[in-house]
Amino acid sequence: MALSGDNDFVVVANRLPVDLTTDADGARTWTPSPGGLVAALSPVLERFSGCWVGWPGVADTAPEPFRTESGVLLHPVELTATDYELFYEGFSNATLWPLYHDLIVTPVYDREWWDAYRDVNERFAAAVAEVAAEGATVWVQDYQLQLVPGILRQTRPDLTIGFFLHIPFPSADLFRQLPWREETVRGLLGADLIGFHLESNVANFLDLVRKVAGPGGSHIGQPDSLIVEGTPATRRVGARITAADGRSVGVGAFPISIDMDSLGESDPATVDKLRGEIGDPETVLLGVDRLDYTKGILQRLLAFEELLEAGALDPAEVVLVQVATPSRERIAHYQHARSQVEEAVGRINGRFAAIGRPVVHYLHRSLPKQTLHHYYALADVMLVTPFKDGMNLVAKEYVACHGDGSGSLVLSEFAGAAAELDRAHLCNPFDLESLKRAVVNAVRGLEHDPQTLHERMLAMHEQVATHDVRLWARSFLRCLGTLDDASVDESRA
Ligand code: GDG
Repeated sequence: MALSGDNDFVVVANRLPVDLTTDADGARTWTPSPGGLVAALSPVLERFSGCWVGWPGVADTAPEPFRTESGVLLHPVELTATDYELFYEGFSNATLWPLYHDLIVTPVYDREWWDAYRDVNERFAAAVAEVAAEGATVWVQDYQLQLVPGILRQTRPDLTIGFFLHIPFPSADLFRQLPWREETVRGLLGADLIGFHLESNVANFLDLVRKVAGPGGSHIGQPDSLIVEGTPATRRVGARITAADGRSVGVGAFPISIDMDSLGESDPATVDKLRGEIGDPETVLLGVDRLDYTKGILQRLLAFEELLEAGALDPAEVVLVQVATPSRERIAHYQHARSQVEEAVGRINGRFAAIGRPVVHYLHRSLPKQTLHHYYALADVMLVTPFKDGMNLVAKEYVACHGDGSGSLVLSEFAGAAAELDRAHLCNPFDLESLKRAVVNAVRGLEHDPQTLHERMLAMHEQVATHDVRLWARSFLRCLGTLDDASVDESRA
């Protein structure tokens, strides 16, 4: 079987779902690493003899293309250490990331980074062009690869191209700061379908297209002309645009979700043991985030500190567990966010902990998925308080682990997940009083009004259980015209 050029379905993402392991003798092995996106796309990738194009995660090195056990071809794109610095840390994460997250920190506009971004996007597009069969469907993922649809439209007009953005799309007034805004929008409009998490992201994009493309540049169709599976027919979740070259481009909202099947059952004995290990507190609060300044970890700690200080929470009864996964550690804003968080953890424990009984347990590392699920099951109150988040899967994972109606969720209004999980204790993380109120209501509600909390959690669980990641993939690919009814049924199985 040829390894390239015959793939009818190609996913292209910045990261290839692989991990590199080095054994004691120094031998290196690449192994597939499952994640939410892999779970969502696997049924389609397998059915269409699919291929995944991406960077394997280590600079200056890449394995030969190889197939996973389920027959999916993994096709690496090599990035040099300089690419990593300019394209990934620079333009992707110090320009686009803060710009798209509403300027929580100031984006840096650097021409050299932009050149690297364009160059790397061209290389990803070339790799896709190499592996994609005539007439194949290509699904481009996320903000690192926004130029890929436009490049492919030029080089491979035979392809059907979808694009999905995993992070928020900002208002046109913010986006217009970007010195390379026209080229970026043109890149996106190379797709046949552009997907966002939320209707508000769609509205921002359509507004931008009007402003950047100008009269005659592109034409916005009826706002309700795109039907998206999984949302009520009465909801306006998308539009069709006529691009400058006359093509119809769909723009729609497809809220991503989680793979319910991968969560598994948590083991009550292990959960009890974990509770014992942290001093058997009456109430366990939990935060799980990449250590990113968008996630609002510091504000959460400050709210917790003020509640302890005011006596609204008792340090003898409550424990906060904060898992902060290391992320983008060479970028200055991430280093600053980490030191602020760690200073606050130290100060809060210094003020309120007893010997052998920290009031904040802080883990700056990645935990095995199963352990994470035990923490979700353990947590009486989950704190998800980002300043801005495209969706936030942690909130959905917590809800999914509480199918018995136990627990309580404090959720930022600025997380995309708040649109679906509106029975949570919603808060404004920019307002410490709002955050504190939500935490107190969540903690006290468990004691004083368990029935209401139970009903709220069950309603949210139902939403997550019926809108999982497979529905997300299916509804996008159906809109793109890739899945016919037979294959939809197959991927449902
Ligand atoms: C981007 C957007 C959007 C976290 N710590 C550990 C661990 N995790 C896993 C969680 C969850 C995932 O990482 C984080 O996903 P989020 O959605 O919360 O956030 P981002 O990483 O910022 O993702 C976001 C998402 O893309 C999807 O479109 O929702 O808005 O920013 O699945 O469980 N996993 C393990 N150990 C950890 O310590 N194993």
